[in-house]
Amino acid sequence: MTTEIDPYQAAATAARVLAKETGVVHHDVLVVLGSGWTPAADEFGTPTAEIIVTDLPGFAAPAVAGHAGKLRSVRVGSLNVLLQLGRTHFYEKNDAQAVVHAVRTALAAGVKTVVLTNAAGSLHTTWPPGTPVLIKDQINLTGGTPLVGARFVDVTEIYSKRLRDLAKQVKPDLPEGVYTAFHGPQYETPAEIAMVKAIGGDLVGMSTALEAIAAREGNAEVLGISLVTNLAAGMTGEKLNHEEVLEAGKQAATSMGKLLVEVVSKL
Ligand code: 8IG
Repeated sequence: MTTEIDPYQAAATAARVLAKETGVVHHDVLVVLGSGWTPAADEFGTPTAEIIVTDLPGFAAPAVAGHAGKLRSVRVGSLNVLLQLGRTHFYEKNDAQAVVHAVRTALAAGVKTVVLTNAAGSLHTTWPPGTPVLIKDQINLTGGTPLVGARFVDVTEIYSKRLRDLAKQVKPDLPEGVYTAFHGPQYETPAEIAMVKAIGGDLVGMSTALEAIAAREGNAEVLGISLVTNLAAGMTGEKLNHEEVLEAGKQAATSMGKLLVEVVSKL
């Protein structure tokens, strides 16, 4: 016998508390930003409410003490937008349900559009650090899925063509690539990057893929944008340096925020 609570019910419960805590009964859009992307969130303007995710039921304790994720509710035009600052990664607890709890909570709160952002490694020297890339498809090499049981979700167009076209109205030169998700937390070996190249991947990362699957299960439209913060392992002759990766993200967070606000304004 299992005492585990149903993850969809847990999300519905969290959504009720979200509505109460934010005073916003229904949200329309979820924008997931990595931790350290506060400057991007700030571009959306003053939130009507901000809460710490651990104030909602079912959210994982932060990986780094004192760095719990936040949710901001902000109005963009006529839309109620939920900004998620910080996410749970699969490598933290090997728990795909925990990874997608925020997305499922947002779906239960009414969200029909999910914007997933991440920092990623690039397989193209023509996409150096600082380059935003639209995610056109994904290869899930995490070994995980948030779906349990016979849930045969169609993921033929996991990242919405309509939303990619909309993003390109804002920024016509945005390149498009295939996001390849690894479990992490180790970066790839050069042989793994050679494999990614061979199977058609353009970007490598440790997030987003499971969240996109959960969003599609809930029939939301998904937009994915990667910010390149490093060239993939073995491409530069240098080792990957986590601090340099973080710094590249920090540099570009504000311009990513401006891009996201413009795209969300067109929804
Ligand atoms: I930022 O090069 C960032 N995240 N797997 N590989 C993987 N994840 C990443 C990388 C990378 N850079």
